[in-house]
Amino acid sequence: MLAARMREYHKPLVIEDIKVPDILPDQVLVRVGGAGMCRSDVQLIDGYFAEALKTKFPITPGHEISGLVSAIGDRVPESAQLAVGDQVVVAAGWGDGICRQCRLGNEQICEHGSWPGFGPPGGYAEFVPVPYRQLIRVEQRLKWEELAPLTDAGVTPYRGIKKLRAAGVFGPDRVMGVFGASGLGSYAVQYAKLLSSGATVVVFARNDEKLAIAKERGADVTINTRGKSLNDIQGELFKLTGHRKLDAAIDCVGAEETIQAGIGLLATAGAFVSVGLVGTRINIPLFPFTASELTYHGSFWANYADLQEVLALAQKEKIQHSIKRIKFQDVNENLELLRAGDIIGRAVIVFDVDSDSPAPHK
Ligand code: FEH
Ligand code: ZN
Repeated sequence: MLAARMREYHKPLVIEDIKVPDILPDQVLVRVGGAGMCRSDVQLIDGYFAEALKTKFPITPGHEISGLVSAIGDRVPESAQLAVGDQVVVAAGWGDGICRQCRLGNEQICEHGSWPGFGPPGGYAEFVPVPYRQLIRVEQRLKWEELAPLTDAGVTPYRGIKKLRAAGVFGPDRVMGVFGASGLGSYAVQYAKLLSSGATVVVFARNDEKLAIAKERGADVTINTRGKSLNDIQGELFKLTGHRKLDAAIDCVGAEETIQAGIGLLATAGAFVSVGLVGTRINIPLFPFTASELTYHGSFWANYADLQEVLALAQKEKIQHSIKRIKFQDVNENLELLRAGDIIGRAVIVFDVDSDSPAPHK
């Protein structure tokens, strides 16, 4: 099979013809239909996770995976209800199953866990072995390129916005900010509209084309922040909404400047959630943060149940997708575009797999 693999840091992926992986008794072999390309893949190549992951080369990246069940291990129970030819997605947090967070269902934050594409082989390949417990069957089949991103870009902001909802900062007289309008942001704006109980949703980004898509996805107001000071942005917010502050905000970028702006715009007792990870540290002034009783949430990826909810929304056609389809051979040039921030929406490698045919592996 073909796989695009990392052999060293800071180098393009190498497209190789390798053996289709064997599966363990509790695994399923998934024939990859779609593999979403995430900014974290670029960070992986750039060594951002080198210290934390201590992964050995070669690494096959790709943690947003949709595909077909191609072979099933001997110990996969019938109760898993998986059959060759089923359309599936891969839930990405693979925990040890026994720690407190795993027992709570939050396998993506298991201290002993792993993520496909960051150690275990990921979806930048024609086949990938997956523990059966991490698969979710898709009843109403969707396009590969719409399905794969739901496992990260489409679900990560969903979990983050649920945290804001639980913080009690939503309502029709409230203002909700979304920072970033790319991969995660183009989904975040939709969840902001769905979950914020009528709050005014404002999207902040630096690219007019991305902001125009955010508007189509339901943003009430968009603000281009390029080259503007916090004061300028606040003035524009006031002009467009009649409010100077945000009650809630989600940062889908993770850059110092979006976090500073988001926290700087928060109203007293406002809540902020970080899901983006472009930068390396958070630097926020302490006194206004404490004295205004602001709340900061970290929110990492999503758990199995979050993904089930997002899949239910997608199958009810309640999610709009902004996708760039990529050919497998073009993976490296699109990683470069991703690095430069030049991808509109989510880039997804689409393999030549008919989503309606069983296509078992022989
Ligand atoms: C995955 C692994 C490590 C860091 C960040 C990620 C994200 O893409 C998940 O949202
Ligand atoms: Zn990701």
